[in-house]
Amino acid sequence: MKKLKIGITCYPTVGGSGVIATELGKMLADRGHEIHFITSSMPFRLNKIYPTITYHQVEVNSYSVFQYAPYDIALANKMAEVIVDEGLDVLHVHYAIPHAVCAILAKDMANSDIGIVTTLHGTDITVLGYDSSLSGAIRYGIEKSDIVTAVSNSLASQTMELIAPKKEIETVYNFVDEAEYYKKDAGNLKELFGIAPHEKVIIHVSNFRKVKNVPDVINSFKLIRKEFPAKLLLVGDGPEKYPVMEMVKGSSIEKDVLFLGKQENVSELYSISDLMLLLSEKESFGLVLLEAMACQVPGIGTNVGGIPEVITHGENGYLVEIGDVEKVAEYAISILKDPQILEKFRESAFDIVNRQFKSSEIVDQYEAMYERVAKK
Ligand code: GMT
Repeated sequence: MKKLKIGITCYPTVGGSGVIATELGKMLADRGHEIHFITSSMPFRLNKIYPTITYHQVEVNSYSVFQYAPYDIALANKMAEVIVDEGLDVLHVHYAIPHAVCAILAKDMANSDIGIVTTLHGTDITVLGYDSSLSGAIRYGIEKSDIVTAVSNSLASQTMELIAPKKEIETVYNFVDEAEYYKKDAGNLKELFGIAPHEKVIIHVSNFRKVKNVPDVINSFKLIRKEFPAKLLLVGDGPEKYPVMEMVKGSSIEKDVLFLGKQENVSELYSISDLMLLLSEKESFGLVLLEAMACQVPGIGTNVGGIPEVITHGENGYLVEIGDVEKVAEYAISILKDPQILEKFRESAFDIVNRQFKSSEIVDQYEAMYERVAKK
């Protein structure tokens, strides 16, 4: 395949979409493509030097005449510069708003026939899609992109229902870097956290937004904890963290809930975990479930959005309706109390990551798309 010059724009510090964009860029660089990240800060997973990856910082200045700093215009301006100066073939943007719209403006400013690939991750559709002040711009960004992908079939159909663009949306699932996400020997990590060898470990990882329903995780854990000794690891930070801390304070499970904040080496935490809970109200994919499954940790998730495309009910985890904490506890207890059942779920979780979400196959799909739209 021809080696391409690919520009990538994402929110560099935002959860799963930033992770996917950065991991994809690294894997494309490993395949010999030249990658140009055009972002407002260094993507946080770009943690070493890659000879064929360049980072172009978007600088946004404030002027007293503007009430808001013009980030979108500065981004389009930087994209246009990079398209021309680096001779980009393709621009792959993550999020329709504002990134696809900026890419379209940049293409016009640069007078280029560069190909634009837009990936929808969720919030841009499931939240912003309801906002009539933005839906026209989202539709425009989708229709003017050469290829649009969504991270699950559910998100693709939701986009069709909500935005009704005259454009096909292709599903390309998320993936994990298998060289980072695997069950590791975590040494004495359990002991360091004060977790006894016989205690079960349940993990939840999120940005603690309301949509993640963290109180349901707490209430489910309360019921599970009545059955056997267990610890709950809460990883991440966000607006709901303190209300959740308040909820736990003084309760029967106070000593068993560990608030770990944002963590870099999450794979080590998965490696000491037995079960993941992701009980969101909305979730277009649920990348953390896949990360956990790659480390042989099955998940219980809500039957919403893309979660049922990641969890196969009764095989590598369980699906529950939103808010049904009794069912979460019932399923969790059934998996965790029997080592043979847990082992079976662990194996199936690992197996599906390799069958359905293999990084090399997903990167192949993106590469084939770039080839279809690359500047001729
Ligand atoms: O979940 C979030 O709040 C962060 C958001 C993001 O932009 O990273 O996540 C979205 O994209 C991820 C990567 O594709 C998906 O795994 C998440 O399910 C999706 N979040 C929602 O749909 C709420």
